Amino acid sequence: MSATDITAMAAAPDAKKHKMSYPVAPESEWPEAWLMKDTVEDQTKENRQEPNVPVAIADLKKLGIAYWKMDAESFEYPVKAVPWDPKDAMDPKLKAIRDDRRYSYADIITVHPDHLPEFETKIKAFFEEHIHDAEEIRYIIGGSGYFDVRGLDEQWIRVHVKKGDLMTLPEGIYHRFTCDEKRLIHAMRLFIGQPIWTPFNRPQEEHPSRQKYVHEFMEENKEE
Ligand code: KMT
Ligand code: NI
Repeated sequence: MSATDITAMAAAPDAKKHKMSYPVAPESEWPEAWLMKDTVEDQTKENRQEPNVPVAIADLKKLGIAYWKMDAESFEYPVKAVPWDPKDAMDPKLKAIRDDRRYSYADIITVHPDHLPEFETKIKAFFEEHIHDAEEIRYIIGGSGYFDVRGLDEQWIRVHVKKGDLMTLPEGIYHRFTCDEKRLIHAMRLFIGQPIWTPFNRPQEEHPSRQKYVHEFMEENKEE
């Protein structure tokens, strides 16, 4: 063990006391994001503008999105566990992030035509633009999919998440989800306290979570 490791370990209890958050991934590790074209015929396709308009990671951060790159290869997760009880096969980085951010609840689901009853209906529902009154936290442990979020100018930004991606969307952000063309995503859903997944479909301008989001992330950014 190097001297640096020992110093880092010694510093850890102090870091905890000061509620230092686990650092998000460097921008080079974040998922790809792009602006969507105006008309979506098939939600599972990339739906890029032509030519492609990439969205900078800095812009995702401005919307309140956070991201951690995880090692999903070295740990095994069940196809479905509601809730999921982490026994001894436990990813220490996942544990650290959960402790740090108080993600006390976790479950594991698989969205695929063979695993989710009424798959087509469900993915259409996920794709309705909505907010939640809490952070949306998803750790992708297999497969892939798209989270679409509204940018500051109302444009749809498509984020392609895949195995190993842990992404959080802030409370009150307008968003939607869809499987991609592979129609398979294996995900851990995390939550602070007792989970409430209720989507509040747009418009929700009077909803306290929306107002909080607008105040925290939109008013300031617009002033720049
Ligand atoms: C969501 O938020 O739409 C879902 O939970 C869908 C499956 S998890 C990627
Ligand atoms: Ni949602």
